[in-house]
Amino acid sequence: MNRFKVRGVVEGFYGKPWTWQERRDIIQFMGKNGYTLYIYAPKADHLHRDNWRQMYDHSFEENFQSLIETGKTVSVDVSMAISPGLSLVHSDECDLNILKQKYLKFAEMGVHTISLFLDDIPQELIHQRDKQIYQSLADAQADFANRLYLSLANEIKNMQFILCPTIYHGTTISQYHQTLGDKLHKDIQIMWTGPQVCSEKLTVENAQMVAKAFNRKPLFWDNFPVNDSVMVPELHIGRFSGRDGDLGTVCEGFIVNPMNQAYASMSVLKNISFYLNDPQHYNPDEALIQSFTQMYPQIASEMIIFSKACDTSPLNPGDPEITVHLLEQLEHLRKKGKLKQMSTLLNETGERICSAYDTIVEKINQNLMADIEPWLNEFHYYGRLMNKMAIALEHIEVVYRDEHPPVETIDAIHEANTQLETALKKLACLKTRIFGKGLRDYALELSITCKGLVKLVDW
Ligand code: LTM
Repeated sequence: MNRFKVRGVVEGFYGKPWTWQERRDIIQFMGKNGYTLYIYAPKADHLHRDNWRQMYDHSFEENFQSLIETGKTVSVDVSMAISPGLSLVHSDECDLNILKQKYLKFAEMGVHTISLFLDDIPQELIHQRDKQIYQSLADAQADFANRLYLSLANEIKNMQFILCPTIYHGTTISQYHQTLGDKLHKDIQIMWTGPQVCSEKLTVENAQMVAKAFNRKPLFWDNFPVNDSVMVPELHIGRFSGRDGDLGTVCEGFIVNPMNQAYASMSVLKNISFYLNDPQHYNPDEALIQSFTQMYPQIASEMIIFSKACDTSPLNPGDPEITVHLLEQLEHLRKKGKLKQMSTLLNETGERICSAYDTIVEKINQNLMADIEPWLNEFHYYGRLMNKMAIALEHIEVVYRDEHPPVETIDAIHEANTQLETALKKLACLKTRIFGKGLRDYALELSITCKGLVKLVDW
């Protein structure tokens, strides 16, 4: 089976953190789907990162305790991550002690997996004191992490210690990786996101390459379905693919970084759980269908069409398959001069999308709706856009057939184009991006054709 030993979720994204209720729901969901570890690490929590020296207050601790308790009921280990690298003085005992006390507070609550995150910080030493003592950033980080590890290990039973390094991805290894691998305590696990930050593929070769430098198997941090940074307009609920079937044998485990939208992330976590539980037999297309069928049996086929429109991601760069396929069919018909069939195809596809939209809106729960509404609206607009494109093509077809088309046809093309432009303007104002860009371009071309035809006969 080759199942992954550790199967986790890291709340490690930029942007709006999850609410406590969302976290509890996610942890419950994780437990039911075979996940074993949740790591708290939202970048926007100032006490996690910018202001890491400050202790959390009582209300935070109470809420965190509720995560631990939820985790216990479903066998999910809850880990606390702190990300001090923006201002940490590695050689300073005082900084070490502050961090130690901060972790110990969580250890008292029941945390025994400690995560030290050093990602997205300067790649060189910033403090004069550290520069005088250490040869490099890797030297400093290894020394600091080892001291922290050893002092916490005295106090926390069965402690696990996870480190996210500063250079956490790549296709080659550097001195940074070698030094960290050589000097870091052998029981500290090191995270790795693969060849890229958001890796299209995670391979055995890449894992083996870094394992050699790290002197240990990496713990994968997979940046999918996360949609922060330049990916904010995308909703990553599409296919999960490009992860080797044997990856489980060359890593310590696999941690997923989800989207800011907790409930929308669940179908993806379900999908990824099929991979984590049996990576060798994982099939991305079947898993997508299975995950929606199990999660939303009443609206599975509609959610699947919607997810296909949302299939652009670092794993599937470029336009989604649904767009590519539609454009190919349209091009094929256009070459044969079959404008009527083009119109029919667009109309039927638009109808299918609008009807899927209606069903989804009617049947999904409020939590999911709140997460996906902006993308769902765009989905609907696209359905309508396709209908407008169909109408335009219907009238264009008359002009192509008839050298002297009736004036009503020209008026109809003009009207169809006005409608098309309105639909395009609506799409241009959205903050979301689904269906890629091919369809929008196609509609824009069609609009220009309409205007050209009107001008040609209306002079
Ligand atoms: O990936 C890592 C280790 N760190 C950050 C994440 O916090 C962020 O969510 C992802 C995706 O943008 N990229 C990162 O570099």
